Amino acid sequence: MLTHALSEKAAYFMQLEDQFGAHNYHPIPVVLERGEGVFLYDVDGKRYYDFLSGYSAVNQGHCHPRIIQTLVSQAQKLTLTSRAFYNNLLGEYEQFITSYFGYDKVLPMNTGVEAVETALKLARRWAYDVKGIANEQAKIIVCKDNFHGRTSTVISFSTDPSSFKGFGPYMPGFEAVAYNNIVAVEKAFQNKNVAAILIEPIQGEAGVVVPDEGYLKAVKSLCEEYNILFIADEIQTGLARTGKMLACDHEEVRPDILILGKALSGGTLPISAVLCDDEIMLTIKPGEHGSTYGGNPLACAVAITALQVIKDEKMVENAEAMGIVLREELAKLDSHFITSIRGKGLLNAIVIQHANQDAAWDLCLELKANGLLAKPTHGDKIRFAPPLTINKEQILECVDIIHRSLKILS
Ligand code: IF1
Repeated sequence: MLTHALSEKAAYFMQLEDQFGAHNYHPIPVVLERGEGVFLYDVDGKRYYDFLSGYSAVNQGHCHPRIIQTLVSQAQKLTLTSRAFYNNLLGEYEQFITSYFGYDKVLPMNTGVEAVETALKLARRWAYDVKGIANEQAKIIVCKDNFHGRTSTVISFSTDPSSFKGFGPYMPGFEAVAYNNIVAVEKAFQNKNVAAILIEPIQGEAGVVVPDEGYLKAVKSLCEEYNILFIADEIQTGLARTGKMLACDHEEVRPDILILGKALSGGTLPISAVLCDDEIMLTIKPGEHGSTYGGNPLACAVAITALQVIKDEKMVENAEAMGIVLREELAKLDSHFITSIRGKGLLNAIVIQHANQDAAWDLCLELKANGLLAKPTHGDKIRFAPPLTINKEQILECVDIIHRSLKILS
């Protein structure tokens, strides 16, 4: 077996989490205490390449100096006012992010799933107030194998039992269609009560499933034909991760409602946002939606810098270029245990095929031993998503680590 010895120190911290924390995760056995750029360091000082990037929240790299500088200096000045009052950063942030993405307005929230909930509420309200759907009848189309978060509404339309099983009763008003199937979308759109379709431009949790070229564009054009809103969940795919600012940019699709999260703070705070034009956003009136922390001055300051850094450091271009290098070099390994190498930019996954069901997990333990952190999903897939600041030399070193680690599978 592949039990790489753990230090007493690491074992201590793991035992604490096990004893006092809920058992809702099954982490790789490594205890981290420091991050810098593409690297993480464990409590024993060992250095690792981070190939998860906090599930794409750390696109800008760990503890990015400019983001941390903004975080610290704003934290010393003002952190939270609530939305009962104005503050001197919210308006400037709203102006900044709406012009950055080209929308009339933004609604700031905190976690990703809260922004998804906000988008769903906006779509329903738009359906009643603008489209003219009868009250309580609005329907939202989602895709099979989706992942949009963990609230009771959002798991109601999950098709993954580990997300929804045992948490009913479920929220009505959703219908799941096959992903990457335009015929299924058009069929679902025949119902005149359809308000919106919620889509991940690349399905992350499903194992980095990239739809065929033209799918997103075709869905968007059906949306226009049937007067249905296109809601893009770019929480994981957005902010340069896939080699474009938004994954929808690969097909020149402009979502009617755009949802962002994760890297909007560069991994420092939960910051999310919903962007859309006035026709949709202004259907929600004062007192009808909000959150204590949404739009707080600390978050506003951090998000401006986090977005600025992406442009200043050309992370879109680097993600695109390094993604190509990564996939090409992985293909050269020519391992018969790797049955698929897929992804866009630096959102990638490999699929492991092996007689041993735990092969992907075992490989991740070996990668860890060799200085690279990644996590399997759905048993046989491993996501490779380093921070977008990674350079070519580092990519080559990582592929060499992967190459050496694969040897344990034979
Ligand atoms: C967990 C995956 C990533 C997301 C998309 C909304 C949210 C997420 C497309 C909700 C969150 C996370 C949450 C994390 C695991 C993770 C994940 F493995 F499940 F698929 F990133 F790859 N839309 N994704 O990917 O955002 O409320 O968490 O801020 O353990 O739940 P959140």
